Amino acid sequence: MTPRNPLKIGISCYPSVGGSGVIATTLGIELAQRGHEVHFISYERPFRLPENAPRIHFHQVVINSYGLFKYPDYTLPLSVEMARVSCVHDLDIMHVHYAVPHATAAILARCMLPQDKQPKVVTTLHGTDTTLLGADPGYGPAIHHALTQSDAVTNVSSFLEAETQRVIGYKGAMQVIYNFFEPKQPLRTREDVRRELGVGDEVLILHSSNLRPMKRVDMLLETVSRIQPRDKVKLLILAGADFKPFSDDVSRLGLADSIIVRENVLDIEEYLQAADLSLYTSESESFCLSILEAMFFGCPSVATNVGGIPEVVENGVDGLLVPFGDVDGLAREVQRLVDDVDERKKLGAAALANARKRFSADAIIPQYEDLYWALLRKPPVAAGSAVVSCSDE
Ligand code: GMT
Repeated sequence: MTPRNPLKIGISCYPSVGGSGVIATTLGIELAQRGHEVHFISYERPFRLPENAPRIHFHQVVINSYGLFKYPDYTLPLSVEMARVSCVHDLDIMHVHYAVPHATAAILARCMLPQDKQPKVVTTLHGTDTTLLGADPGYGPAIHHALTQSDAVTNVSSFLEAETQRVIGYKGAMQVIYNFFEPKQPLRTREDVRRELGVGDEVLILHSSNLRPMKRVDMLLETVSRIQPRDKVKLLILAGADFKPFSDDVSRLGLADSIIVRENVLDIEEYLQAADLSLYTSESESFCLSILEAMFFGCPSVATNVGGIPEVVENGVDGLLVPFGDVDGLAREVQRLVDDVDERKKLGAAALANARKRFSADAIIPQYEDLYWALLRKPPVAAGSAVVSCSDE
């Protein structure tokens, strides 16, 4: 393989709404645009993956149901499909996003292939695969094994890299490659979208997440409920999950008229452009892709100073960070940005500039390409077998 040739790359990820799947999908799209051939392997088509894009292929993992199994198994059929796709399409790289179960499946897939057909395995850790599952005795050793066997391991922040060493006890070489975003051009104007949302002169605060417990939606609502006067703001929640469980909190805090919820939005750019600032109250976050997405639309964030967030937001320069749990502090900083338009605009301009400079596709994709090309110069590591059929689809 001559270095810097176009590559054949397999990508496996969770296909549903969620940062790791979004990054994996966007990475594949960007790699294909740069001339590489990309094969996605998952149980469903990733939701942001375009149909009929050049050099992008999707291979669905078929999971049969067997009465004997109380719990259906995904890891084994995934590994067989990874091996089959690798063999048929001669993959150079198998890049898996979120260790469980993708990294283990990739290692197993590699063992099913003869040495000259084995792709290099790259595992990207995204967050709870380290911080939550890595600490679970039922998963930790399997994750440790998969990392040890991977040809390269990357983390989406320095915080996560340190956590991978601490929580999983993995001491091998790793690399930090930050997340990135490449916004699409919105189809509607900011004014049109605000009209759709029923927002006039109010300051529009954006929160976009899967609403999992660690996002601390309770604190998000509590923070917004303290803004004075209340009718000066609206909170737009782009929810990757059902928002109904929070209805009681909304009523208790008297927020019914202040909240707009949109569930499972695909065209997020339409809404990002409509926002004035974003608000994140998470107790843990390896990166917080949603903050970055808002930064690309000149939106400063008020966020908790946890995990990898301070690697994305420069406190006082392109956003404001507050210790986790300090709802008074969060409300104070949001109030400041609501009242002080100039400050909000200044932070927003810096957010846009820093996002473009540090976290654009052009800044990040070459780091993955360099990693892939470097790996291909190394000899195969695993003894292999030839148990998978290389016949076509
Ligand atoms: O780890 C998770 O909770 C899920 C994961 C996801 O798929 O959304 O989120 C993680 O990966 C994102 C993309 O790299 C990061 O932006 C999130 O901060 C991270 N979540 C956590 O660390 C809790």
